[in-house]
Amino acid sequence: MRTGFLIATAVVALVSAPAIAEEFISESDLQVMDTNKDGVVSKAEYVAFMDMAFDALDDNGNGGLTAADFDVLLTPAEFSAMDANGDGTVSRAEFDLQTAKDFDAADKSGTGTLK
Ligand SMILES: [Ca+2]
Ligand SMILES: [Ca+2]
Ligand SMILES: [Ca+2]
Repeated sequence: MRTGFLIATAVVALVSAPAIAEEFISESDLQVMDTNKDGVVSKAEYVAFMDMAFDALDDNGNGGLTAADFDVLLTPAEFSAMDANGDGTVSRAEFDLQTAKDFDAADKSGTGTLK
């Protein structure tokens, strides 16, 4: 579980910096995300990885993340930005939406892959 949490921590660090440039994602992060080992991270691989992070963060398994679940990983402003409907919980749908936005923001070259 600890490994999962560390991965989640790294990934959520990316989430919290949506404008992060492609080159700022570390080589080791990309290797973990690149599950088919073709040297690039597709959107599907990225989303699958973030899904794992969601599960790792959702300690009580109720399918929602509260500010407490994110603990110190997100500032209140960042949490509010993810909680699109403002109910105090980030659902998987809200999380996935942010994930997709982050991927597009990181994919500066517009190739649909990160490497
Ligand atoms: Ca790949
Ligand atoms: Ca939860
Ligand atoms: Ca919500």
